[in-house]
Amino acid sequence: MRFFAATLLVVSTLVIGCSPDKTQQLPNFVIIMTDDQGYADLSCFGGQHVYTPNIDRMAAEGMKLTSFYVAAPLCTPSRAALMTGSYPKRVDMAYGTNFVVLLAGDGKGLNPEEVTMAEVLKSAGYKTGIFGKWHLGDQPAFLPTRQGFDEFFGIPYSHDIHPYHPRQDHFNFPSLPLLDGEEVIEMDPDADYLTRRVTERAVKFIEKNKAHPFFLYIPEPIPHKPLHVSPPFMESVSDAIRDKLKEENNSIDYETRDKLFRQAIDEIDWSVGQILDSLKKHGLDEKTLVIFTSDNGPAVGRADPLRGRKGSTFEGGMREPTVIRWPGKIPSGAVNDELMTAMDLLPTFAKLAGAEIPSDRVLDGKDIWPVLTGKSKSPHEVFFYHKANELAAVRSGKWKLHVKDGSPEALYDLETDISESQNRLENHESVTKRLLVYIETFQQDLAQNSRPAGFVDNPKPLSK
Ligand SMILES: [Ca+2]
Repeated sequence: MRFFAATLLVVSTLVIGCSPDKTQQLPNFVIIMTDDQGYADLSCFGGQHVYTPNIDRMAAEGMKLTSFYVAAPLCTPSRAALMTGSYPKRVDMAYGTNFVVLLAGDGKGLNPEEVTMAEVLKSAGYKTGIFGKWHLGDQPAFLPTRQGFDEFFGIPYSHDIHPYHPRQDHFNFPSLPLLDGEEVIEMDPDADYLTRRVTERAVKFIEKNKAHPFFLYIPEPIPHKPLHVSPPFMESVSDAIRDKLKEENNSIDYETRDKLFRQAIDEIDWSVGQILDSLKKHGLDEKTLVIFTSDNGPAVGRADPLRGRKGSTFEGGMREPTVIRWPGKIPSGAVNDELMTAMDLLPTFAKLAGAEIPSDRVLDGKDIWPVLTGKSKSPHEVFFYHKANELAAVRSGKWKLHVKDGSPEALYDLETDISESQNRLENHESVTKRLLVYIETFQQDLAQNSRPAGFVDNPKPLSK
């Protein structure tokens, strides 16, 4: 009866339009996406080397997603897929011009014609903010403010793309810019404070927009190398080591690096706590979906029991420690092992916001709301793993096939062998054949339904 009454209220609001602002009813969306955090780098995912009480609490109040994938094992393509709901290769963002990811002053970027998650939600009346690392193009035409975000504070690409890079003799990277909107406000900001500053801006954004539906995207630049943590987290690190930290953390001993990694995760967890506290303080808990995940597997951290790390199409490179929370809507204390992907967030959020998604192009993401509410199995019959432009593996159900130049290389049963340790290629010809057909069909689809990246002439690194 209560459900019936609530339905009537919603219907009458929509029909009569009596609400002063119907957007008041819409949920908020918060995506916290860290950089290079592994499957085991949360306590609630079994990590003994880290301590993440806030994220664990989020899991206790929400749901752990144990088969949540990003579409690529590296920053740029993974983020392109999140923003567009499409495989990186479909939007020509599987690699940068001169490197596997975009570098400073790259003439390539996510095509301004792409309709991003921010643009989709903005069209439904949302306020939109991104605080952290973008990495989808640093030229003015490619900045997040041109892709649907009202506010941007952060860095255009990874913070190791700077003159202290250990291979600077090869790369010759310019100084790292810090942006507010489209304006460069600092050069070579102290990276120790990145997490803290990004968090403070995100909290301000919530305060400012508490009475209005918002989409808040927090792509945390850490724990990508070199690891940086603000005081007091950094207190136990000596000055001599701090000097070395500007580089890749390669010249410090493992013990120090592991300690620093733990502190970096401590600060990430603090950051998540700040966001959750702010939502609670403003009474937004039950109006807000929050998802925590990472853009690809670990460089420093751990992915066990998964095989592979950042850059790999083994599970450890692309299956991410993911927690989703929306009190009253998503079951609490639940674990969901259905296959879901970062590409699914765009169509799912669009549906929840009543927003239109583009119908003139192919999107690969699917609405996973029925899966998150426990009403349905994964909508993905198949999922593809790419390394740059190369299709390297395919998963359907429990089976995962790795291929090299289109030929089968190894077959794993992820249900009994999550670590991909026992090649089952022998005696499984029909499974292998079925998976190869998926690949062939997908390649044909991509050949017909891909879209170009954006390109600008005479690109220049950003400077103040
Ligand atoms: Ca990354």
